[in-house]
Amino acid sequence: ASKHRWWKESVVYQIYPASFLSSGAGSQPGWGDVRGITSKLDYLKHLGVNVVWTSPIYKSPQADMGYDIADYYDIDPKYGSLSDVDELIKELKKRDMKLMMDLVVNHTSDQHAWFLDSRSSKDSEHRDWYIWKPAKYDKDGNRQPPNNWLQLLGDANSAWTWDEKTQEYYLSLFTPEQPDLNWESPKVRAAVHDVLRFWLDRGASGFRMDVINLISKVQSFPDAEVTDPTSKYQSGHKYFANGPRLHEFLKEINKEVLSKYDTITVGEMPFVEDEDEIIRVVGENEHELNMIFIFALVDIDGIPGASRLTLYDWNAADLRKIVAKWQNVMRERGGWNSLFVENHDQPRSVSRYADDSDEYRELGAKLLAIMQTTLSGTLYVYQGEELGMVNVPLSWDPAEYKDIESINYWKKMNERCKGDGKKLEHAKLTLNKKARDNARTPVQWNAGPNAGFCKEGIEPWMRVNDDYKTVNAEAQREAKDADQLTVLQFWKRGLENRKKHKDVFVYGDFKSLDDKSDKVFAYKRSSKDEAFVVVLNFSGKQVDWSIPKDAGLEKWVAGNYAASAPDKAVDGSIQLRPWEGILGAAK
Ligand code: ISL
Repeated sequence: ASKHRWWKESVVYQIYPASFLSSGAGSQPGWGDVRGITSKLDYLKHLGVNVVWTSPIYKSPQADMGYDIADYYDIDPKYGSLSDVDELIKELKKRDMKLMMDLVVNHTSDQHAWFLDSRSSKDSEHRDWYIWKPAKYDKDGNRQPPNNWLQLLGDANSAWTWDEKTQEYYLSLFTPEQPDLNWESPKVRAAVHDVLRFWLDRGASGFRMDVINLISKVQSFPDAEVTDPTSKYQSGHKYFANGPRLHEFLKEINKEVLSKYDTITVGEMPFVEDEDEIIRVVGENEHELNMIFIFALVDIDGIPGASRLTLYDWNAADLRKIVAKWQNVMRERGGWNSLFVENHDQPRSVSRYADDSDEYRELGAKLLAIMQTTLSGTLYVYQGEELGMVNVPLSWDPAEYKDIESINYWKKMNERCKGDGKKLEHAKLTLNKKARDNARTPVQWNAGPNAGFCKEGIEPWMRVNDDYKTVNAEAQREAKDADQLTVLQFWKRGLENRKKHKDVFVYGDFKSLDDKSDKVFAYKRSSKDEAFVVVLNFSGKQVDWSIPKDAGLEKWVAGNYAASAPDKAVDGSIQLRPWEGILGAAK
């Protein structure tokens, strides 16, 4: 069985600082800040959170909302100051909570002093801290980038950016404002280690490591195979995701820094499905990272192999297969899962995996809460998920979207769909369903002006979702009727239950109870002392489901339709209502 560790039992709450709460202390009106976070620690503690992960708050020109860092050792004035962070850490400690920082070291901002020096001349001290290559020329003598790699954030452009001054290209996988660091240089790696030490010494307890599997690139920088014949540039992830020296670099970080502290680490790893590669990072004896974010579940509604901004028709069987697979793999191979259905790069989970209509929104949010609180792994809750916040309305003009990926995509589609209204409508729908903006609207604290996110008369940096009068934290503090918990109360209860039965839910065995249904996801969790059965109807249809005889079910204890125990038989066939989720005690 998996060894007990505090970071396995933790509930991590992700804060997207710009949209969390604006106390007014930051330099930009209508923008969230660090003091806003500190002021909500009691709310988070009460919910059952142990670790707070903040998306980047470092000094940044915000070309990609802080995932473009200009100074790893300072806080952006929009968010406040270093002493505000010290205060946050102090207040967290008081409550026995911890801080997880976002570490973005695949690339920096183009405004970082390292890059400014790097681009100043070919023989500058920091020239080789980034990836510079000479141009290529086609048969007509036109300048071309060193290879055909495509930029990642919604654009149709090259991943290489031309620099006039020194007449070379630099690699910028995400946007031109985010040049990739050259991890081949030992000086770069040592500088990154210093950043980690600085924050751990200041009181942070760990890191979420942004696209950490992209740090080692195949050094011959070959052209990518053509997978999209309509595009000049192609996805090059084969040559930069889990590259040749990744494990060496991760082991080095562990040896130089992490092994000397008691930390929690989670690596973000897009583009990778290979079990062996994943276990090499999170395996108990690998000494790399505690866990990673696997993308399978959030890639469920995109066309396989295509960009994230596509729509794919999936069903509950796909969801079940993905979740069950990773529950089993980690257990069998001694790795550790992270559980997440939302973050700042994804649409809202209720809108995506359930149904965000008035009729089903709360049921869907609670269904997902049952799943998340009863699976094995470290649990991540994204701000607003505990309230059942949903995607922005389709009626919003795409001009409301603030994310660079959305802006680039919308521009590209407008060019491509000229005169084809139907195609453009589809692009708009795709954007509405998938845009990262969906998760970035201000947190809805109450029904007052700006949903309580910032003061009246100040315009929030991003428009508040239209539904804030009904969907907000204050309205969910108390239940409207005794037998109906609010989404917030339901999450709180789910987290309490998870903690109380952690040997089952965090560490226990997982067994799928249905391998056929395309609507129902059912499983049994068990430890040596206790067991539970979870049955989730991931469809808007009424479903008859027969309880397997060997499930050992004894009684139903909770569900999302009422606060009282579900009134259903414990053997034979039961009827599940749309989006119904139930939990039973078993032997
Ligand atoms: O949203 C995506 C592009 O379609 C994702 O693939 C995303 O780029 C990927 O998950 C990496 O995300 C992380 O690094 C990016 C940043 O924009 C994201 O916000 C961050 O979570 C670059 O730093």
